[in-house]
Amino acid sequence: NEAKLQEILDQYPPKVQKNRKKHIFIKRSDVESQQIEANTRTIPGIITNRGCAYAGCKGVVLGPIKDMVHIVHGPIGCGYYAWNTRRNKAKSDDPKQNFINYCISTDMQESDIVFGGEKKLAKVIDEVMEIFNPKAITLSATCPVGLIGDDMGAVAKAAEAKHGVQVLSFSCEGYKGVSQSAGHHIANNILMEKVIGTGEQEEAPAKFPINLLGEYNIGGDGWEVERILKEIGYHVVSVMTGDGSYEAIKNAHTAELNLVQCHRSINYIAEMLETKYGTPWLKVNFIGIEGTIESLRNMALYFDDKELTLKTEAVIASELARIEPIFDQYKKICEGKTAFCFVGGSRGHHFQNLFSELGIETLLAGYEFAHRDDYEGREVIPTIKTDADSKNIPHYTAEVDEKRFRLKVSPEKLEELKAKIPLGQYNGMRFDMKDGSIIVDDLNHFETEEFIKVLKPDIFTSGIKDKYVIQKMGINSKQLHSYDYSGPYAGFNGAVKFAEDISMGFASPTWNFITPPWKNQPLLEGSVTEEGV
Ligand code: CFM
Ligand code: HCA
Repeated sequence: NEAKLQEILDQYPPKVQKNRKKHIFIKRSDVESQQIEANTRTIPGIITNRGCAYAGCKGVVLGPIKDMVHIVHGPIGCGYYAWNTRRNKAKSDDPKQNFINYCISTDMQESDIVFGGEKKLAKVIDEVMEIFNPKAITLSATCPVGLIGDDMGAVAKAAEAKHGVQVLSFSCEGYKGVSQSAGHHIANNILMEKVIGTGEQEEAPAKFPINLLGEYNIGGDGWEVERILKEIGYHVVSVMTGDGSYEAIKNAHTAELNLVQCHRSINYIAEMLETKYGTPWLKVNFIGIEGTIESLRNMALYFDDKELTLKTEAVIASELARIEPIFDQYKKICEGKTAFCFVGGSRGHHFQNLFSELGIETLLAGYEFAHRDDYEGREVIPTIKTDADSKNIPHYTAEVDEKRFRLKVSPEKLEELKAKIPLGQYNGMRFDMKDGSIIVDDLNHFETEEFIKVLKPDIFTSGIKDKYVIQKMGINSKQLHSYDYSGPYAGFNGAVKFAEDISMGFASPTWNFITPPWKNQPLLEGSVTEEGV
């Protein structure tokens, strides 16, 4: 693979090659560490899959909170983009407090850019209060808002005084970061500062209270995980933010344990909850049968309750008995195949479990916007340099809540647990990958095509931007963001659904009608020189 990789890189002009080389490595377990460059700017002109800070803040973290109205301050394109394309599902007992199907924007025009958009924003808030009467509102800034200098914070403050509900302002202009990752951080900080812990409850109303962090209920994933957790006897205080509820998030401080599914988007809140309330977090992965089982067993170890442990095992046994015969049928279709898995900031890692359970080997994986810790493990965090781009994110540090801080387990017990389960720990993608497999950060269009030609995977899982390019190359392609209108893929039922969907992809006769470009087209050979660019 080393030589093949070099061949691909050799096609780049020297400067680009030098840069891209740092974002790619081949897994070797005989060396202790392998550093990757991540969370840095994409070279202008390169076709990346990344989104922007606004996408990460409004689209990812805030959008799924159903009982708040999310106003996008900006031109209509930015608002339209976030209109349910992410498939973050939500249902509510009170249909009047479920705004998930709406897309609300100030629809800024040229004149607003010239004369300022604050008045228009205030008017939209008034209209929203009149029409929807939500419990709270968020305002998200798009690029032009920051460029013209609208003071969204002042508008929010005035609106709070006028309407008596919380109006949160997020300066998540697209350019605030190198990707959506900055937007996650901005959203985490403000939710922590202004929402979490503002609920009245001192204690959870039931035993074994947990928060499920970094689960956005795409295609119903969160519902499947909740189904299992509730069957075992957990009390789910809040899910952040899938099928999310403002009221529930306010009381998130009452949990005894925080589960972290997507580390990238929510590790900030997880860490701050520990600092502020003394609640530890556990890295879980509810993608894949084994991942789900391991996560459930680790939770049982943490709570260390005989009945809970017995119930955990009973649920695992009954779920397995139900799904294994079906799963095994699909395994016959999948076994021996190979995959590329390039997704966002956590699924590029998480879905490798499920592939391997189906007998599929992951040859190449990566993230669009994850940080070094998501590749190399959290222990590298102290060595990560803060650059000018990350300094764009306003700093926020959580402090101990003197009234509510309570150690959930003794320090000795915590140490003992840490040796057995990933409490406050995440090993990253590299840890789980096979020697020889390729890890790529911010994979681009050119590399997508080149790696496909060289390694010819049977399936390539990624997103909408490259899906059709991949299919036209004759390769089964599956979106692991939106799940292509399907799902859930998490938990026990999700594993079966995923197996079914990708088996259908493999078994489809469509592929017989496609001739990949390298079979009937002369390939253009040659190299691009620095001068030629
Ligand atoms: Fe976390 Fe996500 Fe992901 Fe993400 Fe996303 Fe997403 Fe994703 Mo698309 S929060 S990092 S910013 S798991 S929207 S639900 S699918 S890229 S891998
Ligand atoms: C985003 C959202 C996205 C895009 C999906 C894709 C999502 O990045 O802003 O590229 O297919 O999951 O909807 O990641």
